[in-house]
Amino acid sequence: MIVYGRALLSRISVCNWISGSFLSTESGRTGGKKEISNLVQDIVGMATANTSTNSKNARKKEVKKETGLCLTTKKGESFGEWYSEVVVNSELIEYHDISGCYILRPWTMTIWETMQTFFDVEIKKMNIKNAYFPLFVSKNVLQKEKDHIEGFAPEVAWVTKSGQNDLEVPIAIRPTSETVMYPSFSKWIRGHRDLPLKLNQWCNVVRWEFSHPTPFIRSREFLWQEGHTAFATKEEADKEVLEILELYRRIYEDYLAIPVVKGRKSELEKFAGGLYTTSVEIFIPNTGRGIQGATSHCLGQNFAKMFEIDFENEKGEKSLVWQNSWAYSTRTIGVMVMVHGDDKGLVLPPKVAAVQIIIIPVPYKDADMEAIFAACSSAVQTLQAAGFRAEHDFRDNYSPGWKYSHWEMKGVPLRIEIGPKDIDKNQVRIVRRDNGSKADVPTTNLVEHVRDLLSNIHESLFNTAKVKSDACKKIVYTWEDFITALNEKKWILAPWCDEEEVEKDVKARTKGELGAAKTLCSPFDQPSLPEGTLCFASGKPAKKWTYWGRSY
Ligand code: 87F
Repeated sequence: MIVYGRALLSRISVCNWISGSFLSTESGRTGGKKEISNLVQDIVGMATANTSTNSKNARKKEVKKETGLCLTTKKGESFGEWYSEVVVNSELIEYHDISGCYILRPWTMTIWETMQTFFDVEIKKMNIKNAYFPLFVSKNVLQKEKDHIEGFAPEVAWVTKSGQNDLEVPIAIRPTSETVMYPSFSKWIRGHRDLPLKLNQWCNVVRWEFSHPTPFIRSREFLWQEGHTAFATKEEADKEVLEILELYRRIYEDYLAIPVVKGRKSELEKFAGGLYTTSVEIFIPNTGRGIQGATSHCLGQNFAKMFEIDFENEKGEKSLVWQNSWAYSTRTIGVMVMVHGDDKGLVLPPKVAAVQIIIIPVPYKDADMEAIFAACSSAVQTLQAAGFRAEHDFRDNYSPGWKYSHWEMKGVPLRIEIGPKDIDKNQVRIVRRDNGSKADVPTTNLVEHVRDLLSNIHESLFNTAKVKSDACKKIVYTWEDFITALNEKKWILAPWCDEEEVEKDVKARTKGELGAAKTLCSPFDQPSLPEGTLCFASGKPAKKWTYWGRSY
């Protein structure tokens, strides 16, 4: 029988984190049980074995392979490696044998489905309907809108064979569905009564990226929703662009606890086929890069012209429709990992966590195990009945310490520990994932406590992220200050003349190993711009405040 005390357990947890190994030795994984003295010996033995290995990398590899528990890199030290480890060790993804493609495990899909449910309900309130269009695009149609496809052509993947035979005409795999959907729009829209036409589809798309693939952030296949709508007037289209952008803000802020900046993209950064692009932007302090969280475009009448999407208005005249398109993708999940994750792994905002509360029995010598298991089951039942996603971990082949690390790695917001003392005192111990704080809570108030804690965790995650991201914002007026701020990995708010040539020039002048600076967005929330304020880059009169920085 494994016998632990609470103090020892926390020590084991720490040791486990340092050596990353002892609890997942063969016996640990296969159900063999060890006395505590043996375990401590294992820790010491492992540490000795580790120090005797000269190569740091070899050690890292060994630890990673053996345990899958602790992280070998720290977020603040090697962000890229840290990220790659977290997404795998927390069981969000698994690697696939095709570069840039990842297996999305249930831990990911639950998060995705939660956001999907929210968004799907909201767009249905807006009378937007779901549809599904084919994965394949014919060559002719894909190339119909030249401006649209031009810059993207190298990323399009093609099917060229069936079995051993070459296809007569290669078929593209959708990188986005404008060209798949709009021929049907043209067919379905005849008169003003057919408008608005508002469709959404949940699907995968393929973009054969060549730059460094990163799970969720830059992958060759990803999941998204793409909305495509057509209206009789520009006013209706304009209104919808902002309504959808507000839903994207809510996904990030209310579900993922990530603060965003809403704004408009520059002419250079907008979707080339459209009229204007709005986005929600997030800043990743560790890398000093902005990331586009989701986009909502007004396409104007460009695609309508190309695909002949017109209608007869009330006066009997032919008119082109006004179109929008908008999307958010599984990138949201990567942003969440980057913003909230820490040196123990993932930190899940409670709203999207598949498991919000994990309940772990803590066996002691001579404890009444039946009573402990019963108390755990009862806590699960009470919490589930109150609408929480609670589970217990009764696996008998892992120690409590191992389970603590495991669920911390997976980012579960709250852990409840129940041992014999808790039974005696009719209480449970609750531990927060975000800040590690512990509290003993009477069983009678469990539901209220958990409710408060979860909402507090959300708020606290959001506020922490906001403080960090705000600390990276810098207002500059001159080129010199701009360069200083860029080197300090800031997102830079600067008065700008809004000229494309000037943005190109800034890009050229900041080109380097880390990538050039570009505009992220012009925030809707504009500080005042006194008459006579000059553009930081060109010295011409400034027209607006714009965020600049390096980006993903
Ligand atoms: C890659 C290959 C081919 C992005 C591409 O943002 C085409 C494209 O059109 C392409 N990568 N885009 C832009 C997508 C624009 C737009 N599509 C509908 C959205 C929202 C959803």
